[in-house]
Amino acid sequence: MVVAGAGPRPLPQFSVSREVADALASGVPVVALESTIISHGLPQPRNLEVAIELEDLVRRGGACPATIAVLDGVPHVGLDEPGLRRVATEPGFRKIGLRDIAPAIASRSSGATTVSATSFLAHRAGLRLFATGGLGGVHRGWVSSQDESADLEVLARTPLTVVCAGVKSILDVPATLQRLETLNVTVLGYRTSTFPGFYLNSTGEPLDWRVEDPAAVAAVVRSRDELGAVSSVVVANAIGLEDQLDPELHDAVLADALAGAERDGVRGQALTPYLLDAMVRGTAGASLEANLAAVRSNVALAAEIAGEL
Ligand code: PSU
Ligand code: MN
Repeated sequence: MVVAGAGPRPLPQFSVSREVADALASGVPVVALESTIISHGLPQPRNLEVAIELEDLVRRGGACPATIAVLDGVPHVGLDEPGLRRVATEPGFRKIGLRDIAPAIASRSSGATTVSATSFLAHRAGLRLFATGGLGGVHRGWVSSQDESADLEVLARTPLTVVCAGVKSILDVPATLQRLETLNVTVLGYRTSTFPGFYLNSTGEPLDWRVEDPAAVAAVVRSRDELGAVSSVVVANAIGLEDQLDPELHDAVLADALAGAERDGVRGQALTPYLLDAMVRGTAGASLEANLAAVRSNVALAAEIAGEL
């Protein structure tokens, strides 16, 4: 179904799935899910299973899932099974950040949306919640590459609630936390006083704010909205200690992955997928299981928060 966007101004050729449109009309909370993790962050064929599983997790939590992607030049908010299958399996599927949405529409291209593009489209469609694995951020070696994910700047001006397991540990985590502060993005530790480490339970970096339950998150979000502040509230939900990657293995494999990226001259959009893939191979799949455990937990928590909003 192709309908006008429900956001502040109608988007041309903006498709909201029947399930999402019905949920919005009847007041059922909707949780946005990104598609880059499916197309560029997880290996086939597991990625399609995960895409379907994450949507079901949202439904079981009493909310409606909206996986977001651009198909043949049309931004989709909510995908049906054939759409999810395209994201998971279509060769040459692009990685689309916010700046790529317009050229993708104009050239009728297809691609998966990152946190930046997903946040933008979710907000335009009137959604308020978004769950993902780990946010993008400041890459190590920023001094020479200036590589900071566009995710951060979009979070700074998009009033969503974003549930994640921190930022990907392949990044410079302290620098990313500093940038989140500079950009006025609220970060809440969910039952933790330290910033989670994506594959790891904790980075050891202290957080200023801690909340204990979904109602406390919702209270912060309401205050943000009443204030008229426009930045996202990031809910940092740590992977359980029982599910985390072995920290020593993590550090050793990450050092190899970073050295490999340097040696192979990997830069720009390709860097994050390269590093995540090197982690999966270097840990014989253990990082994949940790990544999935983190995403599942974030999606389930987002559905709980949805019920409180
Ligand atoms: N979280 C995951 N796996 C991923 C990503 C996040 O568990 O693959 C993706 C997100 O889409 C995020 C992107 O926006 O990686 C960041 O890429 P970059 O560093 O190029 O901005
Ligand atoms: Mn980048």
